[in-house]
Amino acid sequence: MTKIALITGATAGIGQAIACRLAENGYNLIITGRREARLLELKNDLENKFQIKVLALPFDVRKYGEVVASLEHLPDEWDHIDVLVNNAGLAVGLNPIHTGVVDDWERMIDTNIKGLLYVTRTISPGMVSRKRGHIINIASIAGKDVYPNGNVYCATKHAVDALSKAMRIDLLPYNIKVTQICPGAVETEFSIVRFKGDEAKADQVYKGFTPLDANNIADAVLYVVSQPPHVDVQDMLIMPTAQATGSLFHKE
Ligand code: NDP
Ligand code: 8X3
Repeated sequence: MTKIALITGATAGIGQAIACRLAENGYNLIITGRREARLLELKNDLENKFQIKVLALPFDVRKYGEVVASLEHLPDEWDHIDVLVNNAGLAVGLNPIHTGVVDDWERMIDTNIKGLLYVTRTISPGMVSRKRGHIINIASIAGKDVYPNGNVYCATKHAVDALSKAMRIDLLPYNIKVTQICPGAVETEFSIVRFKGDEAKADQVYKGFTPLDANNIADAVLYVVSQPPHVDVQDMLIMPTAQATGSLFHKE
């Protein structure tokens, strides 16, 4: 039977690259994100290129009602999800804690922690009842390390690290794999979002070194989903060669 993967945040960056890589490898896809036009464009592209099926579901992961309404009662042909990629996420702002913007904090906490929980709470019961499934959480080096002014973003990704471990323990009796993939700097729309649309500032982040490309993370996802049933890659940290820690880069 053709496998189904659900990818949150497939309208850009890492999620979009994962969608393309899995489509290329024969998966049917459920793609989600808030920007519906981008989802529909991706659906058309992937269906035409790879002769697979794509279900595009626009919703905001921060809204539990929208998550449930979109995902709880999927049509029969879509309801046996094999792979859930919890990718939707963002950083907003880069301020020290004492000048942090509370609304930025709420957006990061609501998206990166609560959104991931809402989607997992909706999809995991089906995996439990089928005793089959693979949850892949896109965490970050920011979930293993803390860097100046990264405070709340780093805290949300540390939460993803804890939740990945917790999921692995709770889902252990049900044959469900849980993988966490932790990238260092990947050039996507991430920094444009972090700097609230200031593209010049975002460009500076990636100057002087070669950052990761979203396809490098998609390759890692393909690797982990291609392992045999008895192998779970639990945790992968993938950094640009020019990045040693969350904040230490070698820039030319
Ligand atoms: P992008 O900004 O390029 O993509 C983010 C994706 O998340 C978009 O598809 C966006 O869709 C979606 N998203 C954001 N907020 C919501 C929301 N409220 N509801 C639904 N979807 C949402 O960034 P990346 O691809 O770089 O980021 C993907 C993940 O990778 C994030 O979790 C990020 O923290 C993580 N990461 C990124 C790194 C990097 O350096 N780029 C490094 C390490 C981890 P839309 O706006 O259409 O809703
Ligand atoms: C995104 C990468 O280094 O900005 O998680 O935290 S970083």
